[in-house]
Amino acid sequence: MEDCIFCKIVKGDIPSTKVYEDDKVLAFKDINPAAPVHVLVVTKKHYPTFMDVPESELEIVSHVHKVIQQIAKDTGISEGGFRVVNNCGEQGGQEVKHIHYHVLGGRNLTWPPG
Ligand code: DGP
Repeated sequence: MEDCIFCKIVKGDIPSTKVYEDDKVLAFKDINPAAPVHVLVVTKKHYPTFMDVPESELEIVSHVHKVIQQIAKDTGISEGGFRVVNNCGEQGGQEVKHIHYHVLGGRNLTWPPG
């Protein structure tokens, strides 16, 4: 997607602080962190939202799960606990229309979200 900010980050056209990368997924630090650890995990393939991953491609979601387990260990938040968030669509508060999972940790997180 030409004008997608996360596609540009995946391509390297916009710099990011990478935390993890493989052939399917890129993880990088959020530009506006909401917690001491705030990593965004994006699929390299452009899916606009959570709802746009077809059933035939859902294996990417289990891959993302595995990657998040690794990121939690590598960033030191696996023991204390952390949160994984996907904002989907307008009422879900999604600003960037490229599927991404927020990984937040390093402090006590409150619930419910706003
Ligand atoms: P969401 O509301 O779920 O769509 O969150 C989008 C997140 O993306 C938000 O926390 C800020 C982050 N973000 C937006 N633009 C950039 C960028 O250019 N670089 C990085 N590292 N993060 C970005």
